[in-house]
Amino acid sequence: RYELATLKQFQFERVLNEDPITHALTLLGKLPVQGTSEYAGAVVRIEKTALQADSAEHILTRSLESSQLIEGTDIYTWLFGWLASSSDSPDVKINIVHPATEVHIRKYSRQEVAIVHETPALYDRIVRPYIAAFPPSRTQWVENILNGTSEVEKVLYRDPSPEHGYLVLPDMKWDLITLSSLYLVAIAFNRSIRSLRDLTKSHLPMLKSIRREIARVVKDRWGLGQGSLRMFIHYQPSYYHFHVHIVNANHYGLPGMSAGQAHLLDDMISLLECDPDDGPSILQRMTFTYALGEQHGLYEPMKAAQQELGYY
Ligand code: M7G
Repeated sequence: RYELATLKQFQFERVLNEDPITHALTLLGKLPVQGTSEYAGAVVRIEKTALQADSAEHILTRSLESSQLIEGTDIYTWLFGWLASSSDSPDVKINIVHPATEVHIRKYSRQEVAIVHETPALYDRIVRPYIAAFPPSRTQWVENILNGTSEVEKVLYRDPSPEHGYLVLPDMKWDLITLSSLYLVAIAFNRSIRSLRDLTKSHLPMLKSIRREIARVVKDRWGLGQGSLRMFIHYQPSYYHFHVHIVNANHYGLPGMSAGQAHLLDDMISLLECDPDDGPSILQRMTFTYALGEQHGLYEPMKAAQQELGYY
């Protein structure tokens, strides 16, 4: 899949986004469709990889091939450097979505955001139908993971119960190497939980199991102790199939961790525990406030609704 020869055939169209903080560039273009003579739209995100601490000792003495002074004053000096190409440390990580849908192109495009308030009534009128309108192909990748046709060897934990079960595996955002940016995802088998809004007290055993088992897995595998993880749930997520983000607590400042979008798993458990035993859950009764990008499918209807409600 996507060998060098295929990548070399990339037909560049435009830059969708550039991010000097994460050293990433997101491109839109076309790539050949395997087994045909056709090309299809591709979103390609290219990100400079993190420098590895275990090679720190040799970085100046061995890896540095050349350098050029930028400027210097007193005891301060800054330079450009070129590292020797080496097979064990890749220079970039490339994420490809191909064929990319319009929703992908919009999601990866640079955009302004606006804060909106989603009351339960707006959820019913605007968000619920929006979620229901996504074709199942949108979460085909989730189905492939759940039924064991992709990423099988990467699964770290599996509880196969259809009701309360889930599996845990590395998120595609992670490079699988850099522990300080560890990023895993837990995906539920229960397909009826489309988002945070669908969680009720009945899901507490699953949520607590995720919290417990992940702590055990990262301890056994990587020696990470208590308090080393930030576990959160996105609202709005990009994919309406319930999943939990698990990130090294010291890897902060990611865009997907903004207030309003990332809801701590612990907080959600606590909220549900405070709920009475019957009736709609607190997550169905509360108003959520979050930022929506102007390219998001909910942006226009939600903004219009804010005016109606007197929020704007
Ligand atoms: P989200 O909150 O729905 O959307 O999270 P976001 O992408 O806006 O954060 C979905 C999570 O699943 C993200 O952290 C993605 O990086 C991750 N993810 C998405 N896909 C398509 C895959 C995949 O195919 N494999 C794996 N391992 N992770 C994925």
